[in-house]
Amino acid sequence: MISRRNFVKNISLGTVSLIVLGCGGKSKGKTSIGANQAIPNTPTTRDKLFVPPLIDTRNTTTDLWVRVSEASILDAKKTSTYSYNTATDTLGLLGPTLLMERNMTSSLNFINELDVETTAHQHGLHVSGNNDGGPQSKILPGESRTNILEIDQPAGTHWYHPHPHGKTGEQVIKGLAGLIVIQDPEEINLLPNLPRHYGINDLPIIIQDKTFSDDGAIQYNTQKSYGKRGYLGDNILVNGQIQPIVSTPSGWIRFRILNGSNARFYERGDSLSFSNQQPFYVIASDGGLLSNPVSTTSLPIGPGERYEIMVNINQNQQFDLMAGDRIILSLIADLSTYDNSQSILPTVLANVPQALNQKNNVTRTFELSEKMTINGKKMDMAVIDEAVTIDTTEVWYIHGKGARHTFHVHGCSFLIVDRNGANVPDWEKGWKDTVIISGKRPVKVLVKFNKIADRNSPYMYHCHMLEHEDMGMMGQFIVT
Ligand SMILES: [Cu+2]
Repeated sequence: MISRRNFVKNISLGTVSLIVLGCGGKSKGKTSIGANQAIPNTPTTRDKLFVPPLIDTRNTTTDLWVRVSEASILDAKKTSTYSYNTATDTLGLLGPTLLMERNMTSSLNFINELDVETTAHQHGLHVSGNNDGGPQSKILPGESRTNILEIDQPAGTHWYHPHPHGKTGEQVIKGLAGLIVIQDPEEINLLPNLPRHYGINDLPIIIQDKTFSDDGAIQYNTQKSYGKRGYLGDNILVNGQIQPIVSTPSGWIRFRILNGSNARFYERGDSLSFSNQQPFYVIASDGGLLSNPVSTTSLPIGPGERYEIMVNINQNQQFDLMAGDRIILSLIADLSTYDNSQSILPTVLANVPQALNQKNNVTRTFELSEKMTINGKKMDMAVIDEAVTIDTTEVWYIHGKGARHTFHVHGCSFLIVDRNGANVPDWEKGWKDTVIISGKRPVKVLVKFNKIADRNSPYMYHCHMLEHEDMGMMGQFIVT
């Protein structure tokens, strides 16, 4: 069962001596600490990885209270936060993991106990505009709103977070984010031996970076322009903790990785890897399983993207999950009470269509500019920028003007055809809803919508670097 202990220091210093602390780090590439930033906090004791409680939301209504909370992230200091809470679980940070199932309905009732307006968006879910929780779907202080989610898409890892226009970065950095796991009985039937024991061999990994003031507060300046790089925190946290440790069984372990950072890319020299350079396998992209596992030793992930990976760990083996040369999580296979011998890495995963070149489709082009515009326009809540016909496949070209961005589209999953005419890595050949845009190189995607979004509740396309989004790098579209 799930741990309800939140952010409790329960690894003693004595235990830490068993863990390879600070060793084994690679020294390739530069560190990503900006020139103006302080040295990251280093914990004196290591927290056991916090696993957000798993809540079954299938065919029921689940209340989620959005509240001011408090977490113990730093040694001997409290940090004021926001969190999503259930009737039984009060969290210091983040929100519970919400279990959903294909062909079932999850109703999420968000109750806003903050003194500011919020919204609740389910990133990656194919739901109609009026249940999508975009900036138009305001939840004022003291009010609530229910999103009715009829799940009609493959098994996959998604997430929920606020989306109030101009305020998303601030609310996410304070702690509002949680995972959504969609399961599909057909997929379980076909792949019975994929690791699926939540918190044991199937681990939620939410990666976010934060800077703390001396008093432990999360530093975020709403008046400041963070410029083209966006907010870059000094510390890279996993599930709201600095360098936690997780005990796993030996064998195959699955990670559901979300880059929930406001603007930090774990890419190029900062990509995700393991400290021993062990190969691992990417099994799923944003929208579900890939056709086959993709072996790699290093994986880039941009803000808003998700990947599921599997790694094999031997009894009592220990190594670290790295972001570039920084340890973000330590693993040790000393959990002997769970028999993980049934878990395997399948050779074939899912039936993902190939992104074949389309002809005679409606084509749209999106240019993301450092002036915080898309196609020369800033987000205007009163303007519908594009109108799409339901159930038709369109070709979208997305490019920047030099800087990096991630482009996210609501209400759909898309397939990447190419990046600047060139093939993309195999882990990008699955269903996606967020894609890294590198400089001027256009990414060509095939996109299709099968839910309605009308003028009162349009979908968004936007940069998922939250400071870019908040400054206007977003547009609205309807699907009719
Ligand atoms: Cu951007």
